[in-house]
Amino acid sequence: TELPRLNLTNPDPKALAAEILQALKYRVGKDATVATREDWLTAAIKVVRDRIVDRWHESTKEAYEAGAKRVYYLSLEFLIGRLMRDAFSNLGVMDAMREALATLGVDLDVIAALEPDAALGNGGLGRLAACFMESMATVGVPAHGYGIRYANGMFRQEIHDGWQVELPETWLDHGNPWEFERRERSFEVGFGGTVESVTSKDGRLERHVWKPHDRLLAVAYDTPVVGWRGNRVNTLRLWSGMPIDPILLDAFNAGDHIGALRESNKADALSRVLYPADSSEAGQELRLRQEYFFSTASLQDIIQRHLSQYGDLLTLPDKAAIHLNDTHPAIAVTELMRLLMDVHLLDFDTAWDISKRTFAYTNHTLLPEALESWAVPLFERLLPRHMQIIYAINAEILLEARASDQFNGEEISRISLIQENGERRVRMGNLAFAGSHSINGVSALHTELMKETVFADLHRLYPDRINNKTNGITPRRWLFQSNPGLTTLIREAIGERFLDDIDALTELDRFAEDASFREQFASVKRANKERLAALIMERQGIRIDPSALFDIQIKRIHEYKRQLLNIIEAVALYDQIRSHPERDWMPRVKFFGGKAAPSYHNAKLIIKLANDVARVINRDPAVRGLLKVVFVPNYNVSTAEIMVPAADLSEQISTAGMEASGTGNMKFALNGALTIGTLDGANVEIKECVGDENIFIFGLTADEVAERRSNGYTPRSAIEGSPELSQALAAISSGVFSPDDRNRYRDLMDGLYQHDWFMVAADFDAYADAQRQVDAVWRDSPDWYARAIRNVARTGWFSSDRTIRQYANEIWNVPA
Ligand code: DL6
Repeated sequence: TELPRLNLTNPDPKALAAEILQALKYRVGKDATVATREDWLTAAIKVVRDRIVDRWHESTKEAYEAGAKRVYYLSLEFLIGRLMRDAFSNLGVMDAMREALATLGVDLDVIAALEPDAALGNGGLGRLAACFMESMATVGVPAHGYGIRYANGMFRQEIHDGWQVELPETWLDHGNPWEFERRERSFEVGFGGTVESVTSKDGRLERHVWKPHDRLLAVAYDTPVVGWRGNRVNTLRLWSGMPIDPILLDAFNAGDHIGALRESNKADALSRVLYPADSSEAGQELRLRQEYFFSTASLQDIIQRHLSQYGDLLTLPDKAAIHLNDTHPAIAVTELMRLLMDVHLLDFDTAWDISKRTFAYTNHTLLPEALESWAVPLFERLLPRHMQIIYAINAEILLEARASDQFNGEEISRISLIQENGERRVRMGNLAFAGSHSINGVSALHTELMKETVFADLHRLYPDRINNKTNGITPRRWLFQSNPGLTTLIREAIGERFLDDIDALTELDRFAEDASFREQFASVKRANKERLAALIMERQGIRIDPSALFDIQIKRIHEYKRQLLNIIEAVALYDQIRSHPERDWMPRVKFFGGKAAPSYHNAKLIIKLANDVARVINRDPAVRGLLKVVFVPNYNVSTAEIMVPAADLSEQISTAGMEASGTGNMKFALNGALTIGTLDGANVEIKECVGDENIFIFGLTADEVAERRSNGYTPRSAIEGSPELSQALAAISSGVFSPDDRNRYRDLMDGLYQHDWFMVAADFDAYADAQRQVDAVWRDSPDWYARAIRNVARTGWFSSDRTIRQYANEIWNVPA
């Protein structure tokens, strides 16, 4: 019998419970008496997913009928985390589902914790893509996200004897109840081979035909992405590799059983694993193959959709905005050119015009080692036709540069798509720039630095292209779901409007002066800290006092993010506490969490140092619990959802000029943590929003860092001028924290004396002073919470809804 359709705005828990039982029986194939908790999770998700599908189809139909322009967001990473709470909460069915499950004897929180994190990303870039997907659905932009369905996403980090150990993470073990496999939506992907020229009878070149050597299929898997209040549902389409012939029967019959699976293994390798390096050169062939694999599949899909609706590719830029999330999909510029010219027979000029009007590109880093480039011989071997197209595009832009008469030879060579000094390489940043009508940075400072550094010459050639779009975060996940206590408190104070219009949070500002509100705010924070303390106790057996100041640095481990500065300060503080036990020290817990790229030696050593320092400090009775250091293993999105709401102090201490934006900084501020940070990335704009007195800013500016680097900087004198720093470095270097291997940190410390590229020594005293100011404000607790409340009230601007509206209006030209 057909079940009554559920009313989404006010669902009946009884009807939901009946649906869950039906789903358990007919879709999971289990009876309630034998169902595992994973089975209940799957059944609950399927019930809600059915409702989402209704909205999904409506959204798709509406966009189709309106002839709306669609946004295609190409990203090698989508760091989604868990989806269940997102979907339930955005649809407004959380309470009803909780009640329905309870009547079946199932605790929603228990099954929610079993959902694996979809960790298809490394860090900020991938998490931004996930926030953008949710915001696009929320503000009503018809959009598709395109990426790779990695079977193994970000590795699972274990800490063995203080060292990071990487283990495969298997998020698909119990299947993925959210996705729809679309075997019928598969596209052929080629690699290698030759390019043939087809000429007409009179000898004119008509077209090029690429005859790839290897061929495989990209198969689509779709996940619906629900916007706030279920307003719109968009599609995240992830590609998985599949062989054209699953088994080579000739080889099999000849007894070569392994060789018979060759094609299958090759296809599998493409979508098997996410590269775990976020900011370092990933020069391996498989990476380029992955980039091309998902770019071509996405473009073929986009073209097919466009042709079936409009019948002609000349209108592509009016109906499709294709966004390149960093250079990882930059190969799409040449692939679109190839498809337009070789398959759809447009001439170069027309194809180039269409491409530039269709593509836009976001740059996420200025770190030279993260700017992608590929050796010409490798590129030529894998993508011979694309190499030809790159030369043709290069000729075009170099002609334009020369014709403009503004550039000398050196500058022209920097504009070129091919790096000529040393090994010849294809510069993917320059390709993405040349092929896009818009190039954006992710914070005001980063965008200015882009104009002055990596893209200085291209910016002079095309001065209208670079623009800024400061990053944002979705308040649904990073406030409403992760911090229900604070959300309820805000609701009681200022009403419901902020739930739909985050700018209304500013109404909370006046509550900073309200003593009783401050107390309630403090007790919400306290409860969040107790939740984190319980988690640490359960996972690591470390007891933490929730009344201590929770000082948190969670992000990828990288020298420029300067976890080392924070650890050295902890060592200096430790020394001070022991030398001056009579002082009125404020109890503090320093939390660290983050993964290091497996091949990044110093980052892994910094993790070991944090653990070594933690072991010594936490065991020393002289510290009397005034300082604790905790390294939280396997930091991921779900752990962030517990740590961020529990923070009192947010550490955003990168070397100025090096963090493009940061988004963790926004999450913490929105949850009422005060920031200690440098004038880097979006910290600059956070400071402008929250006001100077509500943030602890220290250290060199980006200009000062650049000036020191170019005019010679002697870290040794900075170290020798700071007794606290010298002592801390000497202690680490001499093996106080590594008695089992006294020389373990000698090179790391020597690096600070010798070059200190990241200005740890230069900023140390300013940082330590800022930390003592933190202590002083923390001591005056009403004042602390007043500042914390102002942070919440003033950071609604960092909603990714705002960011997406700016992209929509200023780059994509779609209504939002
Ligand atoms: O834009 C998102 C995020 C920024 O917030 C971080 O500051 C930045 O480091 C990060 N960039 C990367 C670099 N990857 N590449 N290429 O993850 O982007």
